[in-house]
Amino acid sequence: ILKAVAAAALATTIGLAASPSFAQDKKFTIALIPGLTTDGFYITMRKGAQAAADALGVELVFQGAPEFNPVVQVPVLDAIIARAPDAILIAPTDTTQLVEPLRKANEAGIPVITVDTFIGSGVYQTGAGDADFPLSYIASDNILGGRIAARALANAIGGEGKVFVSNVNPGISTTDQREEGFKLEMSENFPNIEVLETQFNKNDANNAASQLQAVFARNADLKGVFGANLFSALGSANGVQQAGQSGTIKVVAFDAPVSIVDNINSGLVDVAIAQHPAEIGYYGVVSAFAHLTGQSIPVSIGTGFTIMDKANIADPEIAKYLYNE
Ligand code: T6T
Repeated sequence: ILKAVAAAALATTIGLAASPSFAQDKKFTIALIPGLTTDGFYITMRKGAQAAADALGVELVFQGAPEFNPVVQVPVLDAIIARAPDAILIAPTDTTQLVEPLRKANEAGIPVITVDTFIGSGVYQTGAGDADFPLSYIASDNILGGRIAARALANAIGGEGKVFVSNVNPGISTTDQREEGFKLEMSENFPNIEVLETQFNKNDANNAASQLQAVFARNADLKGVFGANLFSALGSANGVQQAGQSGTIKVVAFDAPVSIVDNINSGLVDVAIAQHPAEIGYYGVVSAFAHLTGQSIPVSIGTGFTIMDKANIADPEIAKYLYNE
C-alpha cells in the first residue's frame, strides 16, 4: 500500500511539474455583468478582467445591457444564470432591486461577487442582512471619492459659494456614496459653501447639460458642479460650456474617459477623479478563481484613485489611468 501511495504522490508531483504552474483540470467560466456595456469605465474593467482570465486560463463571458437600469440588467442576469457559469461578477445597478435576482444565482450554487457597486449595505458574509450572500465586494472607496471631489471643488472656488451635485439616480451604491461623501466633507470643513439640491440625470449627459443650465438660470452666482460619474460629469461640463461659463463655473468630474483630457487642458474641467476599473476587473476574476480553487478570499477589496488636473495630465504615469473606449 505504501508503495502505491508513494507512486501516486510521485505521479502527482510529476504531473504538476510537467504542466504550467496554474493549470486546472477544469476550465472555469466566469461571467462579468457590467452596469452597462457602452461605458469606458466598464470597457476598461473588462480589459482588466480579460487579462486575469488569460493569465489563469479562465473563460470570461462579458454580457450586459446598453443602459444602466435594473429593468434591463435583470434579464441579462437571468440569461447568465441559465448558462450556469462557475461564478458571476456583477455591478448591480440598484442596491435593492438586484437582491432577489442575485439570490437566484446564489441558490443555484453560483458564487456571486459584486464589482463597482453593491447590493444591500455592501457588507457581505456577516450572517446578518438578507443581502449579505455575495462573497466579496471589489470597488473604489466611493465615500472617500466624494470627499476628494468636495475638497477639489472647494479649492477651485476659493472656499465659498453655491455648488451642486449632478447625479444619476438614487439607489445606486456608488453614486449615492459619492454624493454622501461630498456633502459630509462640505458640511464638516467648508461652512461657506452652499450645496444646492442634487439634480438626477438618469445617466444621460444631455439631461445633465440642460440641468446645469437650469440651475444656473435660477442661481446666477453658481460657482461649481460635481459630476458624480462619467455621464454626469461630461454633461455638466457641456452645460457649462453651452452657458458660456467655461472656467467660471468650476467642474470636478468623477471618472476619466479619454475626452476628459481636452476638457482639462481647455480649463473647462478643473479636476477629474479617475477610478481604477482595470484593477477592479482583474481582482474580480482573481478572487472568483481563488474561491473556485478552494482558497479563502477577502470580503472586500478596495482599489484606488488617480487625481488628474492640468498640471499632471501629460504625465504618462497619470494618463495611463484614462479609460479605454
Ligand atoms: O462611475 C462609474 C461607476 O463607478 C458607477 O457605478 C456608474 O457610472 C460609471 O460607470 C461611469 O459612467
